[in-house]
Parts: sequence; C-alpha cells; structure tokens
Amino acid sequence: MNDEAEIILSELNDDDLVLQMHDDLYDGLKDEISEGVNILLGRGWTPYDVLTKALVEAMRIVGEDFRDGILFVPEVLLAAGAMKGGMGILRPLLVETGAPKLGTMVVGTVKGDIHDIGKNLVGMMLEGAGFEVFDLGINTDVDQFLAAIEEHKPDIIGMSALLTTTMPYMKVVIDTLKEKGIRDDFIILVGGAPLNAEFGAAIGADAYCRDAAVAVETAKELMARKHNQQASS
Ligand code: B1M
Repeated sequence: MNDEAEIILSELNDDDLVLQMHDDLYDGLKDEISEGVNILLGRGWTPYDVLTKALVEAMRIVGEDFRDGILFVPEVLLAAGAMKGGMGILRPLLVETGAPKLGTMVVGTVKGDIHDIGKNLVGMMLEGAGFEVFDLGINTDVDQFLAAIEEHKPDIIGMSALLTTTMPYMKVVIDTLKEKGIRDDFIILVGGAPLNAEFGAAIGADAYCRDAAVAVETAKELMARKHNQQASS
C-alpha cells in the first residue's frame, strides 16, 4: 500500500507541508505541488516565500541527487514539470504590479542549453518589479539576441546558463555586441548555477546575479545609474 496516498496535505502544519512538498517535487508529483502551493497561499504565505522555501529548495535537493547519480534525467524532467506547475500558479501573483515601467529586458538561456526554470523565474520576478520582459526561450544563439535587440530595443540583456559547457557562449554574445559597437548601449546581466562574479566580470557583463531577487535589485540599481548618467550628460 502506498503511504503517500494517505497524506492529506491540507491537514499538515506549514513546516510539515513544506517538507512534504520537497518530497513531492522530488517525486515529480505535479498535482500535489499545485495543491501545496495553493494551500500555502491560502494560509497567507507570500508567493515569493512559497517559491523559494517550497519549490526552489526542493529543486536544490533534486540537483544534489542528480549530481550524485541518484536521480536521472527522466526523473529530473518530472521534477521540473512539477516545479513549472507550481510556478504557473505563482506567476500571475508575482507579476501583478502597479509599479511604473522601469525598463525593458530581453532574456534567454544561451545556445546549447535547455535549462529554463531559473531564467523563467528571473523573468517573472523582473516583471513583478515593473520591467517589461521579452523571453527568448532556451538555446538562444547570438543572432536571436541581435534580432530581439533590434525588435524590442531593450535596456537590459539577460543571459542564463546552467552548464559549464554553455557559459562561455555568453562571451560570444557580448563580444559580438562589442564588434558591432553597441555593447555599451545595454546593461548585461548574467546568471546560472555554475557562474560567479569573477566569470561575469571576465566576459564583460555588467553584473553576475546569484538569484532572481539579486537580479531584480541589480536591474533596478543599474537602471537608476543609467538614468542618472543620461541626466548629467
Ligand atoms: Co541539468 N544539469 N542537465 N537538467 N540540471 C544541472 C545544471 C547540473 C548542475 C546537475 C548536476 O550535475 N548537479 C549539471 C550541470 C553540470 C555542469 O555543467 N557543471 C546538469 C547536467 C549535466 C545536465 C545534462 C548534461 C544531463 C544529461 O543529459 N546527461 C542535460 C543538459 C541538457 C542541455 O541543456 N543541453 C541536463 C538536462 C536537464 C533536464 C532537462 C533534465 C532539467 C532541465 C529542465 C528545465 O529547465 N526545463 C535539468 C535540471 C532541472 C537540472 C537541475 C537539477 C536543476 C536546475 C534548476 O532548474 N534549478 C540542475 C542542478 C542544479 O542547478 N543544482 C542541473 C532551479 C532554478 C530555480 O535555479 O537554474 O540555478 P537556477 O536559477 C537560479 C540562479 O542560478 C539564477 O536565478 C535563478 C533563480 O533564483 N539565475 C539567473 C539563473 N539564470 C539567471 C539569469 C540572470 C540572473 C540570475 O540574469 C539574466
């Protein structure tokens, strides 16, 4: 008999529910994750807390076991599907904003890389903070970035990479912008688990952002600086 079937999520206290959600995300149980998200929201949790404490933390655990060969791609795909289910509920709440438009961003996961959960989160959080976000999706090559720049005239270009093999592609994009003489027209933010601040500086990005909350703060700060520079020139 399956013990899990006996667990009634709504009867668990917050701490136990969050732990159960970690297990459910690990097991790729999308419906249970959606239910858990709704319960926590109903108990007055902020969407951001649900996201970070229940979903992102669960995916961190999945990542460790994936690294250690305990979980494999099919299981991780199921976990990612459950995570996306939960994010789908949180998205409208996170992007709900009366804030004035702060700027425009195009964001994409770079060529060769199909990880999009972190990039999606960054996009959502920036939308929530008042940015207009154009999401270029996964496996984005330099021509797609250039076309989006032409079309959307962004203030910020965001790039995400989750693999050590794809992070160097960010430099390809930045070098291409330099060759075209347009690098300094944009704020360039980079992020993703294998990156760090040194890497961001080495490839010529304006900032490396550890997580989506840092991306929002950094985007706001660099936009304010850009406006101040424009005002004083
Ligand atoms: Co992949 N994978 N994966 N994977 N996967 C990692 C990244 C890995 C670290 C797992 C591990 O070994 N521990 C490892 C990379 C090792 C390395 O290069 N150093 C890895 C590998 C090896 C692979 C494959 C090669 C496996 C294989 O096929 N043998 C393969 C590659 C496919 C490809 O891209 N070409 C692969 C495939 C997959 C799945 C498809 C199964 C799935 C992706 C599903 C999807 O995204 N739709 C998957 C997943 C889910 C992961 C882990 C487990 C979780 C990633 C995630 O979603 N995290 C991951 C382990 C890990 O990262 N610990 C792993 C949650 C997310 C909220 O965090 O993405 O870090 P994160 O985003 C954060 C910050 O990084 C930051 O803010 C976000 C929110 O706070 N951030 C930005 C991210 N982008 C930003 C951009 C910004 C600013 C901040 O500015 C614009």
